[in-house]
Amino acid sequence: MPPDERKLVTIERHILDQQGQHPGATGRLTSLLYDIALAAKLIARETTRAGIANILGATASENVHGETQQKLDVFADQVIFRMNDHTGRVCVMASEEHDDLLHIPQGNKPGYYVLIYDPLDGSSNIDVNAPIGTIFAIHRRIEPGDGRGTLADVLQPGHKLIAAAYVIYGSSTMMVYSTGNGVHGFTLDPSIGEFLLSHSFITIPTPAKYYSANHGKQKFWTAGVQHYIEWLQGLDAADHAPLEHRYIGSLIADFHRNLLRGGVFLYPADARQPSGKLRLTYEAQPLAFLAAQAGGYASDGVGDILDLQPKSLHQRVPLFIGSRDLVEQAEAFLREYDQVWLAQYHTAR
Ligand code: AHM
Ligand code: MG
Repeated sequence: MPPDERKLVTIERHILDQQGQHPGATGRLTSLLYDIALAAKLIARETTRAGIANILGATASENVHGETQQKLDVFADQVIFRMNDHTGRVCVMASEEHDDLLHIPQGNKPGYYVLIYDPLDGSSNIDVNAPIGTIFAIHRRIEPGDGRGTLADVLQPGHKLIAAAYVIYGSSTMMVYSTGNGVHGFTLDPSIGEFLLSHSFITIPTPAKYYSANHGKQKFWTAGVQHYIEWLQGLDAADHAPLEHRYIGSLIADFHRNLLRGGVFLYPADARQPSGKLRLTYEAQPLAFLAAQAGGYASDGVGDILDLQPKSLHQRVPLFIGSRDLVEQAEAFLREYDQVWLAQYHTAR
């Protein structure tokens, strides 16, 4: 065997090793993470074949947010559900593409975990061949026993998460996950169909390099966000280097770059979207969990995303996420310039 192959760590082996460090671990979480990795491989396969297989284009159906679903969204959504609806490990699921909870079919045994997922985030990027992603969040069920999961199981604050992961379908496919012991990244080797450890214990580097925001919305931003952006650009009086700007409009791609290079992503509240665009349970919570595990921070502009108690399944939330000091600076600008917005937002929070 070539020397380097002796060091190859598959995602399965890594998950098993991590769980082995917890005495009393039952292996249930290990198996659930295996299932997620397998679903990710299936979605990656379809994603890379999308053009060839001529499965691009919109289906007739719209999702709960009024957006036209792409065929790949539907495929990804179904693969994840079917992978987990009969294993006895999950008591309930929630997908960004569905109005309501996804219950385990009658006759199948509900399990111990709650699985929340965004099957294909950034799907408007599919037919322009830009990176897209899948996001997973895992809670323990609240009520013991083996009954069906409830809305309360899904609507838990982010600090209760026991694992989160995302998959980025880019120039290569990567899966990045954490079970609360650091953030680890795996690159898919398509020739053998395995995710191999490529990034161990990821921490957000300093100094940060990038900020990411949709400048097309600048007209609608609050004063606090406008001042913050000027600060990031080094246009204020302070003597500091400007950050570079990068924005793909695909949350996972923007988050992943800033995780590896340092930076901040923001999708703030604005005059037209008073709670921002992104969803608390499907997008903000799992990425906040991963950011925190990598030494970063995520805020709604007021405080820690992980402390927010979700009120509904598809709740939106303003999001500032990435390098801790940059996110805290955003909070400071909002406190200084956005008292009116903050007063209204606090009552809704
Ligand atoms: P989606 O869940 O409908 O795919 O939308 C979420 C996407 C994120 O990936 C991205 O950060 C954001 O929407 C971009 O929005 P915008 O085009 O308004 O900048
Ligand atoms: Mg999404």
